[in-house]
Parts: sequence; structure tokens; C-alpha cells
Amino acid sequence: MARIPAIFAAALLVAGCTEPNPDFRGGGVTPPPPPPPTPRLDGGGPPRADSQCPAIFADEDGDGFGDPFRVEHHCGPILPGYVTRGGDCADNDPRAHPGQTEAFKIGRPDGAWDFDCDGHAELVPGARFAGCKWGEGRCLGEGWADKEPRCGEASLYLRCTLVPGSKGDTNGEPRCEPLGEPTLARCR
Ligand SMILES: [Ca+2]
Ligand SMILES: [Ca+2]
Repeated sequence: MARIPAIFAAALLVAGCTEPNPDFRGGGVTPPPPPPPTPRLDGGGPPRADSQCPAIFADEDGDGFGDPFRVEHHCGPILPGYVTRGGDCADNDPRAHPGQTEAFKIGRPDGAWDFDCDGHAELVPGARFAGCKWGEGRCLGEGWADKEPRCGEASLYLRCTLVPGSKGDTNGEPRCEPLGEPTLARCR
């Protein structure tokens, strides 16, 4: 077999590079544009960091506890409107947050009554009336006269008080009696 001179071999290699690519059939067709970037949920601001950064939560009502469903992972200075604590069960009502000790007569905007975000609406006070007794130098006993009212509803609430003049009775025993008034139930 005759050997191909080196100069012809080089020419053949150059010619091979100029042959059309059989995989590219749409000569002149521009490739599709890259997909648009995913929109930022936080509306801009400093670049969002990855999940290695601390979690921060949107705090719409400014009570210091954020919405656990609106969480970002962010490194660096905390974003405006965000806090490091989650757990807010009603982020449109600053009365409702973990650790709340007050109870309220008006419910949350969503109609729920859980203000300390423990998942339950506790009636405050929650005891049924169970009679009066004397102890600790005073009349003891208080509670709802009938069944406990629902949150935000009124019912008769009884408190034991000393019967006037009874402390000086001949038998020396103070007597207590329940006095009541309609009371609006509060919940937490
Ligand atoms: Ca909040
Ligand atoms: Ca609660």
C-alpha cells in the first residue's frame, strides 16, 4: 500500500473538520433561549443563601414570632420583616404567639381562639363551681354555675363570699355563700 504524503494527510484532516455535523440538521435555526430565572420569594434584597444558613421567618404582625410556613434560609444581616423565631399560629394577630399568658374575649381574625399557639383553645377561668368552704382566713370556691360557656360567650360565674355578720356567729363558724354575675368567657 502506498503511503500518503504527510502534506496530503494534513489536508485531509483539515477537510474533515469542515464537513457538516450530521447531528445539526437545522442549519440557521437559533437554539432555544435559556429558561427565565426563578422569581425571588422575598422580593429582592441581599442574595438568598442556601439551606446551610439559619432559618428566618416572616413576621407579618410584628409580635416577634414568625409564620412557620414562610421560612427562608439566610446568612448575614436578617431581612426586614423577618425574625429568627417561628411558631406564630396567627401571623395576622399580634395577640397570638407562643408563650402568650393572657386570655381574650374576642377571637382571632380567623375565628379561632388559640392565643398561645399550643393547638388548643383553653377557657379561662376553666373551673366548674364546686361549692364554698372557709380556709386560709377567707371564703374559697368559684367557678361557672352551669356548664362552661364557649369562648366569647357569657355565662353565670360564681364566687364564694362571706355572709355579712357571719364571722361573729355564736358557733364561731364563718359562713360563705356564692354570688354570681354573667361573665364573658375568655380563651387562650
Ligand atoms: Ca408574628
Ligand atoms: Ca391555647
